[in-house]
Amino acid sequence: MLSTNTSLSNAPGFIDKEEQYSAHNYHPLPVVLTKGQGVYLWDVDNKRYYDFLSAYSAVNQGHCHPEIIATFIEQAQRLTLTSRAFHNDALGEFAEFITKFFGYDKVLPMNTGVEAVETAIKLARKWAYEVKGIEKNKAKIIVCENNFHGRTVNVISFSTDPDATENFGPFNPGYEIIPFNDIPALQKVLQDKNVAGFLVEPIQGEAGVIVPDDGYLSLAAKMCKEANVLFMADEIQTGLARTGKMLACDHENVRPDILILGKALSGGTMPVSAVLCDDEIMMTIKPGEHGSTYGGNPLACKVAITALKVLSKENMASNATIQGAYLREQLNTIDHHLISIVRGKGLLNAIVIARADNKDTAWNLCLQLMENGLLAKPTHGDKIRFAPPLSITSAQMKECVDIIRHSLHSL
Ligand code: IF1
Repeated sequence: MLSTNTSLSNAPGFIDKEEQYSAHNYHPLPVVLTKGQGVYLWDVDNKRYYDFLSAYSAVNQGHCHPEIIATFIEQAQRLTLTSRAFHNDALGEFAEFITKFFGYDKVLPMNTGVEAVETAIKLARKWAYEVKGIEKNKAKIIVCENNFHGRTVNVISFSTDPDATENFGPFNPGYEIIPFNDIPALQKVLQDKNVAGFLVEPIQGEAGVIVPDDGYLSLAAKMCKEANVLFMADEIQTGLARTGKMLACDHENVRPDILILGKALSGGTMPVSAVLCDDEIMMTIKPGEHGSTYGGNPLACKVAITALKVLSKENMASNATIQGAYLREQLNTIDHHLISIVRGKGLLNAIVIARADNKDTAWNLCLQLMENGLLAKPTHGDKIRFAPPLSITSAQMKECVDIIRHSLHSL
């Protein structure tokens, strides 16, 4: 394991304090960040890095985007939270903006991504019992192997990742797990009349950026429609221009029945998530049947409007397409025994490190990248996600490819 020379660094003090007083529920790279702007991050020794993780796609607009921060400051000095016991002058504006932006009747605003996933599951079940007519408490949601939809006990009830589930049981019933990117498997479970919805990531992020075959999403959506089953797209990581379209579903002109958003919906300033669907589904939830303290707060509403406007105004989806294609093309020309696969769409990419090497190879490569000024993190051992902010320029991407090439060759 490469050790980083932290003897002259200010980092150890910060890391020690975290070790001492904060839960050990992560294994971060040995870097302590103190400032972010656009595609750049600076550590406590004032060393600059390219951010190739984008906080797991929560800062698609780049760190501390000036327009998003300006909105945040202005609203933060005016009104941050009213609860939904009273109206405020931001929720209606946000609801109109986001429903017209994505083309749905209504939005249900929440905070974290997993809260939006839980909300989508509750909406699908309500619709199943009160509209589709499924027998009470018999509704099933279909999910895919290697899914990642969040970390509540209900959501990990349908996880296939031992790290996410070990010793967190007992788990909730009501879920059927099928292989991702497998049309016959979906066809088979859709025969079950108790199926309410199919919850799927258009590209599986945590599993290592698994891109399904062309046509999978559109055929799956068509089959769900024919079976009167809701197509529920978790676009928390793939959405908001990350894959080269505003939504990953747009690559196949799929309109999900339930659209789930989070992460970059706030441009990385605060937790903002949302569930969008049409009235037949949304109006099954009546006053007092669902909510959250911060859901739809004025600060989140104003920030989210600006965060969405920035994505459009700065053509971030088309930049993601251009820069992502260049990155994958360049990575494929790096003839190195360690890179076994390069895959992705737009600026959601990953390389798979050949298993031939020891299991620390991906981690050591990330340490080397860090030494050379680029921050990335392994996922599930042998995959490294490459997902910079969507504002990255051609010159910056070229420099990053050089850093990746140099780091691989110096391993
Ligand atoms: C961690 C992973 C990514 C998500 C999708 C829902 C959620 C997420 C597709 C829940 C969240 C985050 C969670 C964070 C790391 C990161 C992650 F590695 F965990 F799986 F991005 F791939 N649906 N993903 O990706 O949203 O409640 O976190 O706001 O838990 O370590 P959240």
